[in-house]
Amino acid sequence: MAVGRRKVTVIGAGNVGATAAQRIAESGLADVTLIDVVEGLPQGKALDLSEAAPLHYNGHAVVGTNDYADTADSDVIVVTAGLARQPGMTRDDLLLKNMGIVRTVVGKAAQYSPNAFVIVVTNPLDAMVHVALETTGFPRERVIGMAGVLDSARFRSFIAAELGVSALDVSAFVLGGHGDTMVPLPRLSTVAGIPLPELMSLERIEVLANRTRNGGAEVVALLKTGSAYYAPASSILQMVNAIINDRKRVLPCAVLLTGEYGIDGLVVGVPVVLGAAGVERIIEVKLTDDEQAALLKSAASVRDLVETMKRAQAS
Ligand code: TXD
Repeated sequence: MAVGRRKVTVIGAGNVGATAAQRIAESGLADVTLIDVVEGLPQGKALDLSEAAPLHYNGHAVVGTNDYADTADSDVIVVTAGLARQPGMTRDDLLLKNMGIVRTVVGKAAQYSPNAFVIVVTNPLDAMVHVALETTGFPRERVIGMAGVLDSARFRSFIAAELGVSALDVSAFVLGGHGDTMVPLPRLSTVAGIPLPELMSLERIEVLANRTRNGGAEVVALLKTGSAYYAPASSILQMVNAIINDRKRVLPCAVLLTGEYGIDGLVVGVPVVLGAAGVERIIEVKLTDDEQAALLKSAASVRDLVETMKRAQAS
């Protein structure tokens, strides 16, 4: 990474992108370039954020643009461009539309920032990481999907509320794809080191795990006009911080597996060490037969999406 001020480009100035830009700038992590296909939108939001700068942070710039030349030499590119889910719409409905969008925007951004780390946010998440890997040709260490951090934060918040303890003391281990096929691992989830099954019945844990799987849909059903963005933006901030400040955080991220967990050539959520080199290590834990089966099922659903995209490209 270059010396001096860090630069993060956020593609998509919608709910998640603009909120992530705000969080990154306010935390003083980096200058932010916000880019969108809609004219005026990123400029307007960047102007508004810049006017908040004297109140919140020290001189970090937020620039809005429609021109990829302005994203040049970014350290991190966050991809939120795409369509959000509407009520009743599944993540998979979004697949082909968002495939086209992600391919276009990541391709342009990568040309101007060939050494950047790419954090993919657009849904369906795991499939969009495949698109970003293929379009950029970047190594898997530099193309990382955000989903597990959000899923585990949701799970942690539900566990904390149920037990009446601080969410900070809850550590929740999730594997697998984003959403329906997410694989929570109660035996590796803890409250201040105490295994979760000692504090809660397996039935209650399963209820909370299911609520987590439907966490995105629960927010969509309430908002009616969009999907979640506060917790997603906080999740993005945590990943950007881990990379820029070399925090070596152990976080669940969607990465291309090349044999780990018995999966080869598919993007799946697994615990990784996230630092200045991006995905510095994939942590493999020994799974029970049931857990392994659930993970393979999750990987199979990613394979289905990848094959649907391949068929669409071929036709
Ligand atoms: O856990 C996760 N990974 C997620 C994913 C959590 C929350 C949201 N998740 C997904 O992120 C969601 O399903 C969407 O696919 C994206 C963005 O969600 P957001 O809520 O921010 O959607 P908005 O508000 O509709 O914003 C999308 C913006 C909007 O401003 C569009 O004009 C822009 O994307 N857009 C583009 N920008 C640049 N270039 C192109 N081609 C383009 N097309 C749309």
